Amino acid sequence: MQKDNLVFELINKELERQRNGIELIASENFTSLQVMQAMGTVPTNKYAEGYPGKRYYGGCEVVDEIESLAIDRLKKIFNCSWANVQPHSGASANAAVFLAVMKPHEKFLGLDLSMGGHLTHGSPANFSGKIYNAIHYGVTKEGIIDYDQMEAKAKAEKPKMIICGASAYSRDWDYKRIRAIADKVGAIVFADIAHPAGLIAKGLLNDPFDHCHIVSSTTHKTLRGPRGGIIMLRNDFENPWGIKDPKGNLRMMSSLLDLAVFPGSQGGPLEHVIAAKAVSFGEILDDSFTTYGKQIISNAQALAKSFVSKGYNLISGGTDNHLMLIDLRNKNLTGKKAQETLDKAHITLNKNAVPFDDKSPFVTSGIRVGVPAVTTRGMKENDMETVASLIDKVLMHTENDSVILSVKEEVKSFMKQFSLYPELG
Ligand code: DSN
Repeated sequence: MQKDNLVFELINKELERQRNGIELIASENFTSLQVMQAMGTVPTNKYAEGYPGKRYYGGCEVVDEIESLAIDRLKKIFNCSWANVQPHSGASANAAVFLAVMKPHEKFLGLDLSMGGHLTHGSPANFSGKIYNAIHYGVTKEGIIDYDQMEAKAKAEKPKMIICGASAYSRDWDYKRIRAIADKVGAIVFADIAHPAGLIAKGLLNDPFDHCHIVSSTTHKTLRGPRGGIIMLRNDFENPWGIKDPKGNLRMMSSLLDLAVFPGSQGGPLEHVIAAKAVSFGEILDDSFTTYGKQIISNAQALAKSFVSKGYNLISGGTDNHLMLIDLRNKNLTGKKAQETLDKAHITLNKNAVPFDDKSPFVTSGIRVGVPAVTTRGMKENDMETVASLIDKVLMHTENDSVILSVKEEVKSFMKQFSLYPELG
C-alpha cells in the first residue's frame, strides 16, 4: 500500500510548529524519541482485556511482561505497593476512582474549576458533576487554597471524598492538613497530581502518598511520558467505608480500583502506550530526571520574577512548581486576547480563569504559563528573561501586526538553539 502522504505531511507540519514555537502550555511536554518510538509499535495490535496473568485473550504473555514492567517501575518511582497503568487518560483514571468508591448522587468536595480545579473534580459539564453531588472549596483572596473553607465545608456537608489537585495552581499542597480534615468527617482523600507528578516523583514537592488514600495522575505532563493516566496506592488497604464490588463483596482498595478500570470503565488496554509509559518510567528513575525537575522549578521562578518586574500580577505572587497564573486585568487585556495574539507570534499558552474572575471561561482575565516543555528543550534561567520579554512585547502591541510578525521571527530564530528531535530530520 502507498504511504499516506497526506497524513504524514500534516504530522511533519506539526513537528515544524513544535520546533519553531515557544511552548508554554503548562500541561504539555516533549517526550523522548524512544518514548514516541515505543508508542508506534506492534502491541497496538494486541487485545489484552484483564491484567497480567489474568487476561480474557490468548497470546498475552509478552504484553503481560510489558505491563508488569511498567507497573514495577511506577511503583518504584512513587514507593507504592500497587499501581494501575491502564487508564487511557487522566480523566479516565479519575472516572475509575469515582466508580470504585462513590455511588451515584453521593457527595464529594473538590477545588472549584474557576479557582484552578479540573473538569473531573465536579464541573457541572462533566460526569463528575452530573452523576455525583459536587461541592467545592476555593482559594483565598491571596490565591492560596482556603483550607479553613475546606474544613468548614467538610464539617457541614460530610462528603464521602475530598479531592485535592488542580490544573491551574502554582503552590504546593498541605496534604497532611487535608487528611486531618478528612479524618474528622471520615472522608476518603483522593489526590490528582496530574500537573506536579514529575516534581513529586523526585521529592521536589510535598509527598501526597503518605496522607492521601488514592492518587491519580496523567503521564504526559511533568512526568514527560506518553499521553495517558495512572492510579496508585502507597499502601493497599481494606476499605473502612464498606465499599463493595459489583457482586456485593468487600474488597481491598486495589481490587476495587482494578475492577473500576477494567471492566468498569475501559475495555482493552493500549499496550503500545503502556510500553511507552514503561520507557518513560525508566527515564524518570534515572538521576537526570532530578536535574530536569530542579531546572523546571528554577525556570518557573525565574520566569515569574521577570513577569513581576514587568508589572504583571501573578496569582499568589509567584510559584512553587512548574506554572504560574497571571491576572491581566491591570494590563487591560483578556486571557482570550492574549492567547490569540501570542499564538500569532508562535508563543503558545492558554487563557485561564483567575480566582474570582468576572469574565466567562471563554474570555477569562488570565493566562496560565508553564515551563516543563521549554525546560525539556534545554532552556535555563537566563532564557526565561527572553521569554518574558517576547511575551511582554506582544501583549503591549496586540493591535500592531508588524510588531507581532517581528516577534514571530525572533521566536523562530531563538528556538533554533534548542533542538527538538534532530533524529527526525
Ligand atoms: N487539559 C489539562 C490541562 O491543561 O491542565 C487538564 O486536563
